[in-house]
This record gives sequence, structure tokens and C-alpha cells, in this order.
Amino acid sequence: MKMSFRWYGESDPVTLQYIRQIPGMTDIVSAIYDEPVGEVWPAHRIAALKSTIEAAGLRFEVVESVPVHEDIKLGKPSRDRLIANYQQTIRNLAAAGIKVICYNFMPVFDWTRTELSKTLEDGSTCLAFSTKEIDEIDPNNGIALPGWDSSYKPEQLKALLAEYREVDEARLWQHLEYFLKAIIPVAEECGMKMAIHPDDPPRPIFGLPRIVKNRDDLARIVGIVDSPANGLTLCSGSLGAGPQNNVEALVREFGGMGRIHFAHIRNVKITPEGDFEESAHLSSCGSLDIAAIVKAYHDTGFTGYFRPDHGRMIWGETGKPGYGLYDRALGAVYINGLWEAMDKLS
Ligand code: DNO
Repeated sequence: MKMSFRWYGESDPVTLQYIRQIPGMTDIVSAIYDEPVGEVWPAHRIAALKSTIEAAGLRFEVVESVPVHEDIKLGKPSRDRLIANYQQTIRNLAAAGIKVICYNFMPVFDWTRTELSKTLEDGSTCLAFSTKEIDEIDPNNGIALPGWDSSYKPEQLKALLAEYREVDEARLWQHLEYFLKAIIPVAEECGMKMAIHPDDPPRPIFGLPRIVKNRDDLARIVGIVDSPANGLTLCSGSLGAGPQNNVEALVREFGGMGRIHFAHIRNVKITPEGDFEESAHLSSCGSLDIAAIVKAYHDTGFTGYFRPDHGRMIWGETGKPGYGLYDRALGAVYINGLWEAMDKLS
């Protein structure tokens, strides 16, 4: 396996040099964040990002994410042009040596939380989700969620949500199928592994359908195009926030099939109602048995990329919630420690 760390580019207070100082850290996960969604990522910009990362002594083989334009998820006529652009981005990334592309198929909202800075007993802060609070929000009246990046003006959001009224789960599945059938052959051709990220949290929000939330959804996705290029980002914290999901079993099933290319390791403390707060990575700190999950990767001979996902804010650090240096670095070292023990002591 390879250990990676997400880096948000030059504006990220967590520098490449700090990341490199984490024991066992070899790989950077990044993206071109300011390229408009739907446009082709230009080869020269990919090359520039890669050389910045390599100059810091790290590798750049995983992109998270190449976002999927809403028109593709909505199945609008413009999707063919946008899919052609996506195909070209896959080719450009492959030509630069990128091996894995993480993406998601969540309508309108990517990951969603109701609190970005919940204070825990020990004084650290974390991201948290309350089902009740989410269900009380009517997105047509504007979203007042913390961290909601207001990519859309209120009127635009309203119009977009109106378009989704026609798109139920069945339609969204058709649109995902159309997309996969178009991009996976291109990925295969150029040696790229596509890795869909699960819905976070794994449940519908604001009445929008979500179709990447449990074992059956994942099985259906990998079956749509039966190719190793059509794989998964298995995010323990996203799937594990759903009490219905057994993450260890998912790793054994889909890892055993060689379909997990990217492993996000995050722990969460969940309630039966589906509320959760994000905890430190160590098994004893949350509801997920991270040791058992990492063992499942080890047992299935995982050779892909691990990434310690969201950490708490600790030791007075400030910055992008979930993406500070310290707690994620502890997570990386913990995962590396588990792996080394499994390698050497079993
Ligand atoms: C949140 C992340 C997501 C993820 C995308 C993948 O912190 O896990 O934003 O990158 O959903 O496409």
C-alpha cells in the first residue's frame, strides 16, 4: 500500500514540506481546484502541479476529485459534450502519470455537516452531523449550513433543485450508468483507475436521491462495467456513518475483487439515529474498528493508496475543518503502525 495525504494546493496552510515530514508519507492527493467544473484540465496545469509536488520529494498519482458536472447527473442533452471533456481530462491525467481518479455522483451537495467545529470533552473540535437539524432545512429557502461554500447563488440553487425534481433514484442510476459506460473504456485504454466516492453521509438529504450508500449500491456500480478501471474509493467514515454498513465486510468483498483503489480511513462516533461526530482514527475513539478494517485491507493484499481522512483540530491548530495537519498525521502514523505490525508480527 502507499500512504497519501490530501493537499489543497499553494493556499493550503499545511505545506508539502510538513506533509513530507510525516513518517512513512510518500504520496500527495490533490486537484486543480479552480478549473471550472466541466472543462478539460489542461496538460500544462497538471504538469505544473505534478512538478511542484515532486520538487517537495513526494509523488502525485491520485487526483481527488475530478468533479462531475450537474448536467451529467441530471442527464441533460449537454452531457455528451461534458462527458467528452471528462474523457479528455482522464487522458491528460493518465499521460501525466496519474493512476487513480476519485469522483462522486452526489446531486448538488458533496459532503454535508451541520457543525464544523463541535467542541469535544478534551477541548479538540470536530465535524458533526445531526439528522434532525438537516431535516429541518428547506434548501429552497437558502442553505445556512456551516462551510456551505455558496457555489450557487440562492436563485441558482433553487433552479437546480427544481431540475432535480424530475430525477429520482432510478433516473440517477440511469445517468450514472450512461456516464460509466462512456468513461470506463477510456480509463481502461489509458491505464487509469476510476474510484467513485460514497455519499457522505450515506442517506438522501434535502429530498435529493443518493445512490452510493451501501453494499448493494457498490455491488451494482462495479457490475455496470465489469472492469478493474471501474472501482471504488472506500471511505470508512462516509459508509460507516450508516449503521446499516459493515465497513470491514465491504473491504473484504470489494477489496477481494480488486476494486478498491483508494482507501479513506476516518473514524466516526455514531448514534442509532444516524447522527455522528468525527473522531480520532484510533479504534477506541469511535464506533468503527479501524484495526479490523485495516486488517481486511492487509488480508486482501491491498496495493492501492491509503489516505487518513478528516481529523479533529487539536493542539490549537486552526484552518480548514477536517483538514488540519496534526490529527491527520497521527492517523497516517497509526495506519502505518497497524500495517507494519501486520506485516512483521503476523
Ligand atoms: C470531504 C471529501 C469529499 C470527497 C469527494 C470525492 O472531505 O471526502 O469532498 O473528496 O466527495 O469526490
